Amino acid sequence: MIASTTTLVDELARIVGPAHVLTDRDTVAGYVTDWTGHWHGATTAVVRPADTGQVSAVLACCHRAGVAVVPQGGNTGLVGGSVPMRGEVVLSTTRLAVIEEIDEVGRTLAAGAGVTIAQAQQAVREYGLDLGIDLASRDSATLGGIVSTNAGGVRMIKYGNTRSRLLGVEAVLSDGRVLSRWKALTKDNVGYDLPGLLAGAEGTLAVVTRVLMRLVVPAAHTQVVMAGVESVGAGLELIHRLERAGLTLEAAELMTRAGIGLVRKHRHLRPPLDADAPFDVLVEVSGPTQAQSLLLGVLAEAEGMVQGAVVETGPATKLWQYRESHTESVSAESSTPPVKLDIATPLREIEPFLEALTAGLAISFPGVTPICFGHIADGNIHVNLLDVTGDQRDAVTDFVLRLVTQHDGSISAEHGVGRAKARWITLGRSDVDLDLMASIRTALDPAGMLNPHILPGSSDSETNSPIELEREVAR
Ligand code: 2HG
Ligand code: ZN
Repeated sequence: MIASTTTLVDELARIVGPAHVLTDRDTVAGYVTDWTGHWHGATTAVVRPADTGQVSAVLACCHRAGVAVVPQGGNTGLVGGSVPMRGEVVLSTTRLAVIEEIDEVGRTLAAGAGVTIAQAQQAVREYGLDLGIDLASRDSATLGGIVSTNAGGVRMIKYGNTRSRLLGVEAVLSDGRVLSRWKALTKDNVGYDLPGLLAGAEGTLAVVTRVLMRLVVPAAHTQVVMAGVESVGAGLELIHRLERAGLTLEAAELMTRAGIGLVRKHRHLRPPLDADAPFDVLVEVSGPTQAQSLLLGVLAEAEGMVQGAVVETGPATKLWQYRESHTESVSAESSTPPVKLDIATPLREIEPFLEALTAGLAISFPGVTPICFGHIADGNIHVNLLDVTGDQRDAVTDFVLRLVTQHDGSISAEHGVGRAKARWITLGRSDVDLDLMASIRTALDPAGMLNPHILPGSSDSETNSPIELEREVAR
């Protein structure tokens, strides 16, 4: 047992070098606050190991000292899952940034957990391959982070979520033992799928240090259409027609008039379309060389259903910026950190859910502005609520997540549970389910050292509300 915080910091400095143990208040500020600006905490130290051996030694040291650890990648998560709350050590994976190998034949990428998505994409594109995962936070989000949150992103409709792209991992357990499942095989059915288990575990089971990803061959001819539609139903119908015409769906996104308005204001952009429809869908399709003529044919036949459309040949950065600028525009506009509720419903329920949401908010939370957007073909809507006062956060979250449940949905589609939704986890999982998750956690981390306070089996996620936790930190 290490006697004091000073001794622990000294021990950690001996492992990673003094330059990589940060304790100064200003230097650690970016590590103890989440991207949305809502979740703040405190840390004993931020430690930045350079390789798996150092991660193992750091975890073993903290384990002996009885100090909990919060793993952190790019800290771009939106549910407060990667910031410490009560002095936990932050283990930053950003120095695990080596791209080790790209196997052109086997189509795999082996890389450190701290490599950013943009770096990984750029590296594999030099081989004519792609990661198959893309998200707006690509410049900061890391491979370890997207594995730990099982990120979805805009390519999920075609290539699946991060778990489905993961072939292997190297990860360190809380006591310092190293798990290595590292076979570049798409078929390997020997026992439990431990990499799949670590994907989406939000850093509660182990610290991912290296990842082995399955790559894709990108589509050669892509076209992007932005179309104004009267309803979500019309947007879904347009997507079905594009697929029935023989086009492959690469991405399908939903935006609203209000969301586009915010993006235009903050990015100083012109209206994407002449018509001002209640919803805009952005659909990327691919096909043989005649993809554009197939697309135009569908649009011509959809006249009446589509209120104006504009087409851009892929990568179509001009059209994509209207969608990708939503997150930052929402944050810039809201007078308080936005309440971000990433949810999913069955496709047929999106429209009734959005109607009930708008009506319910107008009655019970008249000062709150909803901006909804997301991955329409996955049924995944990002409900962003602006101008929510501190005392309204819990009530409005409760209202939205219960509504989601009434519409047969999920309270977390792709961002995870983190701290933001810990109190509502029973809306998404049964008692037996939660018991099993807690048992798994106990099996991998019996002392509860990794990312405490989130997910079942943690010391206090079921009893303390996020707001109570915050108050405790402030005391
Ligand atoms: C996206 O799809 C991200 O752009 C962020 O998942 C969503 O800001 C959000 O709510
Ligand atoms: Zn998303």
